Amino acid sequence: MRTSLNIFGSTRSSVHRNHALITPDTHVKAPLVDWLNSEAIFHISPAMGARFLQYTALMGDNSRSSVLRETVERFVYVLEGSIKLTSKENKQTHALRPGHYAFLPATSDWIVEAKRTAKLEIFEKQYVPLKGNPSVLQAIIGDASQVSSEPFMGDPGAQLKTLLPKDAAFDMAVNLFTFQPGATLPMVEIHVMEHGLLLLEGAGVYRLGDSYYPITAGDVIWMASYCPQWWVAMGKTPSTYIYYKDVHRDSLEDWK
Ligand code: UGY
Ligand code: MN
Repeated sequence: MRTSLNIFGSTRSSVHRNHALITPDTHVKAPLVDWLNSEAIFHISPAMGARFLQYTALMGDNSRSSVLRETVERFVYVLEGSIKLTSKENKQTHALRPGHYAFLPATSDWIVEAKRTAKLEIFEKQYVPLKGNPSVLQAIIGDASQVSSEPFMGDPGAQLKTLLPKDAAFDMAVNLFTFQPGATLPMVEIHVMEHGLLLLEGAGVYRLGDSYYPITAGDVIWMASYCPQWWVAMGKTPSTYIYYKDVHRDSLEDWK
């Protein structure tokens, strides 16, 4: 018997033209084509107007990821379990645990394997090479706990960790943002870059467009280009979110 039956059909999930809040009660699993023994919850996709994919990959026992399609780059953040990253081309293998991450560039042969169940948050986009300066990106593999943070716009209560190099060859950024209870984004931001976000811990209220949403760990948010955004962390413990942002492609050519 289902004990969590929601007889009134209510949810905090809310999907709009320029933003979406996706809460865990509304998740529906989908098969991961080309992966072995794995399923996904596709949170954010071009089907809703986004220019990237954000999904939670649920890897089963003895599972394996797909190899990247030529033009697609992938960022992997380990939420639960242990995975092995392998590239035959690079003759490298890495063991990753929760809090570890990897950026896998387009046209690379990196694959992820798991012996036991593992849960990954994944961001993917079509790589847009820098006009006039096409360079081949290398994989970036790291441990978020070893990355130092900076106060955001001078506020020590809002600490930002930048997980990828601030190099214009990269067209995506993924950051970890930790807020002490009561800390806020210092302004309502409106910008051309879009975001995909997963709240890893804590709670608070996100302003998206003209609406204010209560947010708790496990919630995903999509913010389209120009979606007004603001956040206040609440409760007794710090809040941390991981978020994606498209960066460094501002010429009209890049928008074709
Ligand atoms: O990088 C950012 O634009 C960030 N400050 N936005 C956000 O946290 N919603
Ligand atoms: Mn922003």
